[in-house]
Amino acid sequence: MPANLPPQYFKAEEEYKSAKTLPEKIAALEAMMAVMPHHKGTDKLRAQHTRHLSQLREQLESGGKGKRPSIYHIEKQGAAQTILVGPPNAGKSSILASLTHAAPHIADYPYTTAQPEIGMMPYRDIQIQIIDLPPTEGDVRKLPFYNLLRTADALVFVVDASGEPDAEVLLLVEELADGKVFTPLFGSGDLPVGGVRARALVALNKADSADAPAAAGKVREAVTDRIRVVAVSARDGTGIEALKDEIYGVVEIVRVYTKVPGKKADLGTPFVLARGSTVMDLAREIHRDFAEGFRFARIWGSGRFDGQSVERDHVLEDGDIIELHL
Ligand SMILES: Nc1nc2c(ncn2[C@@H]2O[C@H](COP(=O)(O)OP(=O)(O)O)[C@@H](O)[C@H]2O)c(=O)[nH]1
Ligand SMILES: [Mg+2]
Repeated sequence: MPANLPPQYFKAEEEYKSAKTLPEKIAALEAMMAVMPHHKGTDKLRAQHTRHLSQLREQLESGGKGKRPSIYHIEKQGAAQTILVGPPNAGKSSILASLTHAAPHIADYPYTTAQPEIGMMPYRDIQIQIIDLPPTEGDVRKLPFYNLLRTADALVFVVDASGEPDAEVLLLVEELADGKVFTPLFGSGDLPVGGVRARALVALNKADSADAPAAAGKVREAVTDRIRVVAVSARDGTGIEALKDEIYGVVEIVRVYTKVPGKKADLGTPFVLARGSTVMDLAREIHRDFAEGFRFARIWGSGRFDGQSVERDHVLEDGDIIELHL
């Protein structure tokens, strides 16, 4: 037992031992940690408690009966799911409102968004889901929060050009790495155990402010050429269309249309596939029978001549029209 633990610690520990429910246990453990002095002698105990606390919270989130599911369990909708991540007041809600038809809460004081706000961004003939998260501070940095970031198709870092956006971006990158979410700044080497890669983009907001041009230079320098940076103003609309293009680019999807032999192509709703998908992936997506009975496909687009026949491993490009022959 480390030295210098105050009496309040032991009192909270007693409460922990007699706690019957998860919330009681969590509260008591938090109280224990709150009164622990910070020094070398308590490092190990603190680490243990931190781990234990996150397990308890995980249990609580993941379905103790009758408990609310986490606000961070958000079902993917549309062609891709992207998350706005950034410090309070950077303009996430304003950007969400500019990109989608959502009407989030916007205010010039921090912490206005207590719940994730979700909108759908219409882009060409598809929709991309955009999520504005509550501020990433304190106890929201728990498992379901990171899980959402891990499974998203891309993260959009929203930072304020009139503040210190370069430092903010690097801080966010670090925070995410703590949750084992690695942005392209991490490089292409092996990931630590349990780590996932995340696609990312920087939206440098408040481009209407006087410091914006200088800020853009600093941010680009900070992220080298590994993350794309787009200057936007949710206030006057600058860069919003460019941001839509960048979001579409960063999620790495292709839209593919299908055609029945002898008929016109169905240019209504495209099939959406990951970039790099093949003709066979499309066939599988449509129906098992299409995959099993596949003989060849004809393609329109891809810089091929119209109607050229291609094999199953032909890689699809955005806008291709495919006629499957079984
Ligand atoms: N000058 C300027 N102010 C903005 C811009 N976008 C948002 N704001 C303001 O910044 C404040 C915070 O915006 P909000 O969208 O609530 O930020 P959030 O906390 O990141 O969701 C509000 O007062 C907005 O009006 C912008 O592009 N330019
Ligand atoms: Mg907000």
